[in-house]
Parts: sequence; structure tokens; C-alpha cells
Amino acid sequence: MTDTSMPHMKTGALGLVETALSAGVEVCFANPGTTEMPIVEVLDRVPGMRVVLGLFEGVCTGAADGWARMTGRPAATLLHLGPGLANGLANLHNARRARSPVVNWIGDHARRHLVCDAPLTSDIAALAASVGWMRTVRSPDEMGEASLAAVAAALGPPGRVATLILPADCQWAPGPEPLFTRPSTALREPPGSAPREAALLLRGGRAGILLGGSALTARGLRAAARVAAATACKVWVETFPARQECGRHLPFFPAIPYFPEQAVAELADLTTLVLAGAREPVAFFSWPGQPSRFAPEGAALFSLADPDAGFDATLALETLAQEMEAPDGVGPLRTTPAFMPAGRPLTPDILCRALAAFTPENAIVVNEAVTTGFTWNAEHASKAAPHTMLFVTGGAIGQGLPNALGAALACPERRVIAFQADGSGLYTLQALWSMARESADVTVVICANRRYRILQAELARAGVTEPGPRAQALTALTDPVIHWAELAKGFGVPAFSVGTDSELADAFMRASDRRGPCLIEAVLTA
Ligand SMILES: Cc1ncc(C[n+]2csc(CCOP(=O)(O)OP(=O)(O)O)c2C)c(N)n1
Repeated sequence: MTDTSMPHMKTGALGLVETALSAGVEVCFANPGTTEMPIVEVLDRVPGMRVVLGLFEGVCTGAADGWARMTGRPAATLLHLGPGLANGLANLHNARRARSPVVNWIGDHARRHLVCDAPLTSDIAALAASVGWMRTVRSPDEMGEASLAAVAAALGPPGRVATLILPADCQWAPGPEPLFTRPSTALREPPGSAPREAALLLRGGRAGILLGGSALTARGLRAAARVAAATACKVWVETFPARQECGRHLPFFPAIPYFPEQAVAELADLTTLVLAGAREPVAFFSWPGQPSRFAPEGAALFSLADPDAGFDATLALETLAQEMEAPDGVGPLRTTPAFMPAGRPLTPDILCRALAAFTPENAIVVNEAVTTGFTWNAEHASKAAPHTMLFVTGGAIGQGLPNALGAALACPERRVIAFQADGSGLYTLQALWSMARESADVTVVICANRRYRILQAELARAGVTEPGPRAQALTALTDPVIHWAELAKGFGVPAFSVGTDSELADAFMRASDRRGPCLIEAVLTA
């Protein structure tokens, strides 16, 4: 008999997990059910594979994305059939947009059981295909090879979401010996002619460079500044980068504005736009009377390093700077303004000033602060201590807290700041419990404006100056008020609720003294 569970047997599940571990997958963010039990059983037998329980699948997928963004290597998720995967899809969408390598292990019914159309049977393949690469395992013998194929697919380059559908009987039956191969995580070298062509384009006409993806390293930003100094071209950063090095030590370039009328005005003069690790800039949405594409009609778009081909944009920018014989060394660097608390009520601007002053050196700032986060990006991140920023790349909110969890576990020596809008945070707030359980060093800063502020702004843009009671009800987070500090304590995370800049400064100082997670609810007046 092959279809009975036998502890300590070399099962398909063991081949899967051991192969993934030797391919570089060290952590599994899991929310399993009955169809994943053979994998749960072997996780205890594979030393080196860290296992983290997420209380909602969106926490698991967002944490895997955060881990991947910080390490360049995939984390695994273990999710239960179609409904489990469906719960994790929004953050897999964000991971796809960030080109993060993520490997999903999705259990399915045993092959003989699928014909019964039991209650949890669903079209898992259709869900998986919507976010990237997928494969359904058909026999236990495939488990090692499929595991390695999924890691290789996830790594690309470019990175992507790779999903394995794993029938329960393929997990529990005797399986193959694990494979011991470690696929490369390296990006591709861009074509040699691209920097030369870009140099020609940048020297003639009114040119600009749009940085994104792998251009946003410290080296990439410095090379872009050298090119800008040599040509007087303008430089921008894509609006929602997956990962960007930031701080007072680096050249600062503005992000392409979110709203199309502003973005179009910014780029209006261009005759050439060189794309370095970024795609052509387009509007997030279509608005009446607004264009979808931001570059002026007729402007030449030139791809220096195509992110979808997995090209290394930092390398391309450095070669470009060399090609232009751009002088080394850029300055001047900025300083962080001191924060002087004076008992003032908190506004987004004051909150961002305080955050700039209290961000520790080498922190990771996960920015899902939505409208407050735009202020942070535009004016404050560039004055803070050196840090790495992760952003809500795919626009599917509920990414911030899970991303912060994954980033903290990936980089235990770095402090993570989850800069979090209150409305978005509520989609995946169970991540707080996993942070507490894993003692993740995360300071969660909630921008408690108690509304969906961006949607109120959208209403105003649509000409609704006095929203009716229903429109108000759909954008206000009051009646009842949500008490974040109480929620955090309920998940085992120490918390402070603050309403003035003095209380905020005090809370930041107390947070910096402790290990593990803590939460500061900053109640905003605007
Ligand atoms: C998964 C998902 N659901 C809904 C939305 C639509 N949406 C965009 S922003 C937003 C709420 C923003 O409010 P909040 O997070 O509190 O930030 P604020 O605008 O107040 O700064 C919503 C519901 C979305 N982007 N993604």
C-alpha cells in the first residue's frame, strides 16, 4: 500500500522540502489544512527550514514577498487548496509586480478523491496561473524535480511567483531522493550596446531617465546622479518601487507623481526617456480626460535595462556613467533635521518629521502609509538615516504588515519600521500576532487618520465637494473608532497610542529600547 501516512518514511513531501532547502528556500510561511499534513509532518524532520504560522493566507504570502525582497531568495508558502490560495492572492499579486521570487506549495485532494468533487475541490490551477508560473504534480516521483523547477522558475530572472499544486497522495506516498542543486540568484548582464545608445540619446534633446527595479540600489542611484551631472538630464524614480535604498547619504530623485495631471506636467518637455529597470510610466487608473501614458506623444522611449528580461539596471547605469566619462563623486549630502517636540497635535507632516529623526541607521522602512507615505517619500525619506524602503508595488493594500514580518525575519540584525496607514493595515492585521510569536524586531507606526483619505481625495477630484452620507460612510473609519493599541495588545504586541508630537517622540524612544515588535498608534488630526 502506498497511500497510508508513514512517519519517517521517505515521502514525496520529504523530497519536496529537502530539495527546496538545498535550493536556498529556508523559510515557510504556512497556514495548512488536512491536504498539507504530510508536508507539515516532514517540516519537523528537515532541520534548517524555519516554519512560521500566519493566521491568514495574505499574511503568509505578504511575508514571503518581504523575505524575498530583502534576500533575493524565495520563501515558501504552504496554503490549503484553492480557498487558501485565493486568500493569499492579493499579496501574491503585489509579489508578482515586485518581481519577487516566491514559491507556493498548495495542497490538493488525493488524485482518486478529485473525481468526487468534495466540498473543498476547486480550480486551483486557474487561481495559480493568475499570478505566475504553475505546475500540477502528477506523481510522487516528480516531487523533488518539481520542487527544484519551482525554485528555478521563481528566481528567473526576473523573479516571479511559482506555484506547485501538490495532491495529498503525492505528498504521502514514497518519494524520490532529494536533489541538491542551488539555482543562481544573479540578474542578467544587459546588452553591451545599450549604454552606448543611451549615452547618444541623453546627449541630444531634452532627455530624462526613469529609475526602477534593480536600479534603485545605492550604486545605481549614485551612477544615475553622475549621468545627470554629465548631461543635465532629469531623473525620476518609478512611483511604487519594490525596494529602494534611501536616506541622507544618497542622491535624491523625485518619484513620478501618482496623479496623471501632475505626472504629465512633469514629463511634458521630454523628447527622450531612458528606462533603467523601469517600465514605461503609465497611470495607475484611467480618469476622464486624462491620458493613460505619461511620456509626451512622440517622445522616444529607450530601454537601458529591461526589468522584465531580468537585466541588472545598476550595472547598466554604471556602464553608462563610464561611457559618458561622468565625473565621480556626487554631493552635497543632506543632514537629518532635529525633531523638537512641542506638544503639537499630530499632522502627517509632523509624523513624517519625527519618523525621519527616529529612523535608525540601516533600518528597513515598509511604506504602506498611503497618503502619509506620499509625504514621506517626497520630502522626508531622503533626510532620514540610511535605510531600505519597501513599497506597495502592486497597489493591493494589506501588504505592509506581512511584508514587515518577512523583512524582519530575513534581516534579524536590522530594525524594521512598518509605516502603515490604518485602513490598509486592517486587511492583514493578524501579522501582528506572528510578529509577536517570532519576536520580530518591528516598530509598527499606524497613521491613524481614521478614514480612507485617498478615496476622499478621489471623490473630491471627481468633483464631489460634499459627499453624501453613503459616500461618507464608505470612506470614514469612525463610528465606531478603531483602537489600534488595543488590537495590538490583543495580539501580544506592546502598544502606545499618541496624539501629540511629544508623546510620539517619547514612544519612539521607548520603542527603540526594546527587542521584538511594538506598535505606535499615531492619531492624526488631518
Ligand atoms: C486589495 C485592495 N482593496 C481595496 C483597494 C482600494 N483602496 C485603495 S487605498 C484604500 C484605502 C486607503 O486608506 P488608508 O489605508 O487608511 O490610507 P489613507 O488613504 O487614509 O492614507 C482602498 C480601500 C486596494 N487598493 N486594494
